[in-house]
Amino acid sequence: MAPFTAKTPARTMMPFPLLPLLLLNMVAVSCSEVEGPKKVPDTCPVMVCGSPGANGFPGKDGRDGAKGEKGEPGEGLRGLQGPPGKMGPPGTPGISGLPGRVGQKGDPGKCADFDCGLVISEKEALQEELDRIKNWLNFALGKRVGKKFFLTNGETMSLDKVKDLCKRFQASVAIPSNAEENQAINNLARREAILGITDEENEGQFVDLKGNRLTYQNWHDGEPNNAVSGENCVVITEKGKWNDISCSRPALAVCEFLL
Ligand code: MFB
Ligand code: CA
Repeated sequence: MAPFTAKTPARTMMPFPLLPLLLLNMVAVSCSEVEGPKKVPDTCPVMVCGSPGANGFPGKDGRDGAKGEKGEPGEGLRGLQGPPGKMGPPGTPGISGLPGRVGQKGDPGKCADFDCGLVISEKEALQEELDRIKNWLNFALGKRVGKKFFLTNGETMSLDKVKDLCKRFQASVAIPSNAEENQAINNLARREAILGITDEENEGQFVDLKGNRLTYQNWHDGEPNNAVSGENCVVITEKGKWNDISCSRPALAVCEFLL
C-alpha cells in the first residue's frame, strides 16, 4: 500500500467519503431518540485508528526479585597438599629374615671328664700327619686330577681282585672320565692296567661297575673286538688306548680315591 503525502488524491486518502457523515448520523440518531434530559452515558466518538506507532523507550529497571533457593555446591579448585600427618602406630612385626652367615669358630668348650685342649691338639696333629702322607703318595705314586687321586700298589690281578682291593681302602677301580684322567692313569701305570669297565650284562654295551653309561671312551683302532668271543673286561694299554680282554686276564691294579 503506497504511503500518504500532500499530493495523494482525496479518494485515495478516504476510499469511503460518506462514511464519516454516516457515522455522525448514526450518533445523532442515537442521541435524538433519547427521551428527556436523562443522563446520557458518555459515548465516545469512535476513534479512527492509524497504523501502530514506533516502540517507546525501554522502561527503568524493576526492583530486585526475591532471594533464590541455595544452589548445589560448586566444583571448587583442588586445594594445596596439606602437611604430612603425625607418625602412625608401629606396624606388626615382619616375617623372620633368612638365617645369617655362619659365625666365627667359638672357643673350645670345657669337657667334663678329660682335657679338651689335649684332644683338640691331638686331632690337629693327626690331620697334619694325614696331609703329609697324602703329599708323599702324590709325589711318589699317585696322580691327582681334580677331586680324584689315582694310586697303585704295583700288583697285577684280574678285575674281581682289583675290585676287592680298592674296596678295602674305601676306593674304587680306576675309570677315566676324560682325557686328563686317562693320561694320569697311563702316566701312573706305564703298562696295561685294569679299568672298572665291562660289557658282561649286554655284549658291546660297555658301562661302569655300577651299570652307568660311559661319558668318555678311548678305544684302540679296531677295538673293542670281543676276540675269541669272550672279551668283556677292559685295560688301558701302555700307549694309553683301550682294549677289551678276557676278564680272567691279570693286569696292574689301579684304584681311584675321591678327595
Ligand atoms: C688283539 C686284541 C685282543 C688280544 C689280542 C692279543 O688285538 O683285540 O683283545 O689282546 O690282541 C690284535
Ligand atoms: Ca680286544
